Amino acid sequence: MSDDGDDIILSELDDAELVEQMMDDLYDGLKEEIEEGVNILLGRGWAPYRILTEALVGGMTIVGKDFRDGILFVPEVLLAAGAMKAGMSILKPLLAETGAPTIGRMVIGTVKGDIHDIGQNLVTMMMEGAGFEVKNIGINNPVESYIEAIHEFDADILGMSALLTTTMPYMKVVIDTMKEQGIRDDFIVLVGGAPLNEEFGRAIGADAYCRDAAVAVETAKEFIARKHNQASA
Ligand code: B1M
Repeated sequence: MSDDGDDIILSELDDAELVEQMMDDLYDGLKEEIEEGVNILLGRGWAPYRILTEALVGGMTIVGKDFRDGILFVPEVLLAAGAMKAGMSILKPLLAETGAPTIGRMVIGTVKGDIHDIGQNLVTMMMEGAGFEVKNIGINNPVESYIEAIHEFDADILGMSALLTTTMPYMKVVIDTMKEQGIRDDFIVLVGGAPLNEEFGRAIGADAYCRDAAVAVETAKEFIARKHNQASA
């Protein structure tokens, strides 16, 4: 995006300039600069979640638009994703540091055919920060992996992520298989990913669609509270 990055000293920029520069650096896949920017903002007292949403997710949104419009291609987007992940890994322990007691257990993974994992990693971080124990089973998950994981991990919640219109229908395959096995109602099923919406969530039989990681946390808390209320009624 910018070609004058060499001369810029990140620590000399004010907050707004720094965030803008980090978006440029994310676009250019500059991992070390992103790490430095994250550390500077932390040093200036920014909350980890604010850095995540304003600088990193904000930067990735610009990447997404240019990817869609054919201005960026897979290799560049992979570099941007690597820079984003580097920034996220600095924030991860800080988001998980709230000391909240465990309030529920979740398995999360991206569906078969889909290798996008940044969003579900972010959801994992936020859920852990809110006091959930999360088993993240990664990308490209067939129905068998989900079902094995929810049993093994004794999960309350199954979270599924899909970023492609071609892979999102697979969520229904997982839910239908759970129905066939008579276990659908034993788990709260939450779904998310950029191409989904509430209507889709309802149509496939999920309990809820979560627009972003913060909504995922709120929704999970709500459903866990309902589950406990039902159990004690
Ligand atoms: Co891909 N890609 N990509 N890609 N990629 C998209 C999704 C796309 C929209 C880009 C575009 O055209 N604008 C487009 C999909 C079009 C469509 O289906 N309609 C697309 C395409 C076409 C492709 C390929 C087919 C490209 C190709 O090969 N020709 C290919 C497919 C590979 C595959 O999966 N089989 C591909 C590949 C890749 C990369 C490997 C290069 C890379 C992924 C790297 C990685 O993840 N490790 C990549 C990336 C980075 C993107 C974009 C640019 C960014 C995605 C992202 O990380 N966003 C994306 C464009 C976009 O989405 N704007 C794009 C940031 C992240 C924080 O947001 O993932 O939405 P998101 O997660 C949010 C919410 O959605 C929600 O919370 C998260 C945090 O707030 N959420 C959940 C997500 N999952 C949840 C689960 C929950 C709850 C909430 O469970 C409870």
